[in-house]
Amino acid sequence: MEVKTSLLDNMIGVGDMVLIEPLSEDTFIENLKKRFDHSEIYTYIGSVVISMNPYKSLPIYTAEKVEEYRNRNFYELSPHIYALADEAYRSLRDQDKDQCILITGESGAGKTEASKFVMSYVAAVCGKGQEVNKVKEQLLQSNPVLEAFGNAKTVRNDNSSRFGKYMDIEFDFKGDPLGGVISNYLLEKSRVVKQPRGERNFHIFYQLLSGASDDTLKKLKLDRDFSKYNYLSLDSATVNGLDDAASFRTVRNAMQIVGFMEDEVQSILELVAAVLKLGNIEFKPESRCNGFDESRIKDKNGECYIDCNLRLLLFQAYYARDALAKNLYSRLFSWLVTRINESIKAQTKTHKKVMGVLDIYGFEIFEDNSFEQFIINYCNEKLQQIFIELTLREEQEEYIREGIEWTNIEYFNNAIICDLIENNKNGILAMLDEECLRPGTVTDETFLDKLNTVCAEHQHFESRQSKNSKFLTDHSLPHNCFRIQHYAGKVLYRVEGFVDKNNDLLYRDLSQAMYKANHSLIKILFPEGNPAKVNLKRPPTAGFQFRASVGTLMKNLLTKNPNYIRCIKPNDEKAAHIFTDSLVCHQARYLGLMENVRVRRAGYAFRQPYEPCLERYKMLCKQTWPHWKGPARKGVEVLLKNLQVPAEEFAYGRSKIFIRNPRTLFFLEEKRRQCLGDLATLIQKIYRGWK
Ligand code: AD9
Ligand code: MG
Repeated sequence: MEVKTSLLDNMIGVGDMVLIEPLSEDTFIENLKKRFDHSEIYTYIGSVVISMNPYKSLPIYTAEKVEEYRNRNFYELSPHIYALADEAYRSLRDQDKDQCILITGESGAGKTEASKFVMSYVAAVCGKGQEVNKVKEQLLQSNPVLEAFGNAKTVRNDNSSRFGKYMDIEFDFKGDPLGGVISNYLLEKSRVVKQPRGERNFHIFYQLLSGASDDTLKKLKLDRDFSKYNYLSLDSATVNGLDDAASFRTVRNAMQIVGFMEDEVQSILELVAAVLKLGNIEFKPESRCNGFDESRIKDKNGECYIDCNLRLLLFQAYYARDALAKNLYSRLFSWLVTRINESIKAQTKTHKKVMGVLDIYGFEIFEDNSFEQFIINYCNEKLQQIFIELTLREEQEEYIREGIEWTNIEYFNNAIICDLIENNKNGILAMLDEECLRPGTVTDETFLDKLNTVCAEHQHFESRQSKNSKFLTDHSLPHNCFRIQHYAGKVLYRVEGFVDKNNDLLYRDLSQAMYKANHSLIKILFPEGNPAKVNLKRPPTAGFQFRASVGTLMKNLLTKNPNYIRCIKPNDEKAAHIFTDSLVCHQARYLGLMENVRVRRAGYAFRQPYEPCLERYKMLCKQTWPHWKGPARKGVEVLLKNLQVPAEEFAYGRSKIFIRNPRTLFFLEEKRRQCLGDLATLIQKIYRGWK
């Protein structure tokens, strides 16, 4: 049997983990390493793509590569993210199946880069023409804008996404792009006022100060010197390999392409400047004759006056200042997304085919984990659940549905962790909400007490049923912390700030002052400040909103055909050529990759309904060509027998043929290609004969 060898080349490791012999965790990691050492960063598990971050630029994203992968069968060439993108795009275009590309992995593993490669591949292969090109360009250029405002240097990643992003790209019936819709998930806004050691504020602040012209900075009354601003951390203000000034030009250009008007850009930059200046406001205490203390803004050179009636103690004044800065910035960010959506939305109401690309912040375990990490990790937990549900369970269920024998494979189901966090009654988020809404004195400590009591009870109850409780109470924990056993590891959360961040309240006076501002964009961002529309209802908490939007996202993803990219970080040094076995092994474990391979191997790597299978390969057998009169299943049987494919290589399901090994598929594809080649030669001969 002639076999296409690109997936089986032993020098550079095996391209599909399904083909490893013998399969063990060691051989799995060894294979990844061998491939990584040869700059082969992509490896398949069936249709899942594992992507190792090379931390160096590789010549594998060229226009030639795009052409190479275009319209080719998934298993035909060496593993590549383009093969996945191509498969998803063709399935969307030709079979009218909405797709989603789910990119997961921890912080710095390469998710955002992967999402951009997928988008640029799809842009390169879909449609042509002036209008279509404009749509593509706008979709692609939304990236630099959102990254400038939503990404920052963290200790894990110099360009870490601090928001979650899901983008639906919409196509017409021909597969030409029509537009897109972006959804954003909870920006980590605490970063605006304070950054952990070794990290920076959002890129845009540094880009503006480094890249704007002297004239622009003068108009904005800004100083180029980072050290003038309290909100900018200084210990890592410049990042190796990041050129803030050049990035600023890229962002300005991208804004223009996306369709921002000059005066809008000006307003946006004014807001960025306003946030920086807010951070420099200082207060001094002042005693009042009625015996109360209050705070006054310290004299400054520039005029600074806020028209509001707040009477605050010193610490409250600083708190209010920071809350305002965080709100201004995060509302600006959401407004940017809305504004981009206005520009890129499809101009037609006809039926659209959709490809969703999900690039969300990766799982994070820091030394100090707060509300933000809790939310980020919850989201990753949900994505893992979807992966488990769709890939592993679906796989098993399909076998059962199709009446094919299946040996059960145990896998870890993280539903119990999701439940611990999101259960409506006694989940952690529900308890946090309950605490935030409770009258009386509410603090982070009262929340933690509640958590410990309820979860400990729950755990007690659980332990009678299963030994799997994921809320870990143990007396060695610091007094202000709780610990969760996530699918990706144990994480210790410090409760300080949980109540406040979940409440996410802004003094009403400040909203009203913002609404009164003589600045149209600021006014738009604080609609609740309109005194005519005073709404006494409490806005939903941050946790509640996040849980709801994650719920909607999951429902949406479940309606689409999923394609998975599992990103792995090779080392903690952000360095090329270093492969830390233990780190990779840890990620492979929690991503459930071994289980994924086992499921694939226990079963069949490829399956297809009888009709399209017969249609595709019927030319390979005289009895089925050109027409097969009987049932399709019988036709496929005749075909495979005729081609002498060994019987253990396939199984007949109720509606589908299951093929055990990708090699058999290559064989069929190769035969088909030869046959088409012969046919083409024959047609040419006939044609020449006519001439
Ligand atoms: V986070 O959860 O947003 O903190 P990501 O998104 O998983 O994280 P990102 O895509 O930003 O990670 O990748 C981190 C860095 O790795 C990039 O800035 C690149 O410098 C590097 N990288 C990632 N993938 C590739 C690649 N395919 N080729 C070259 C890469 N460099
Ligand atoms: Mg990212």
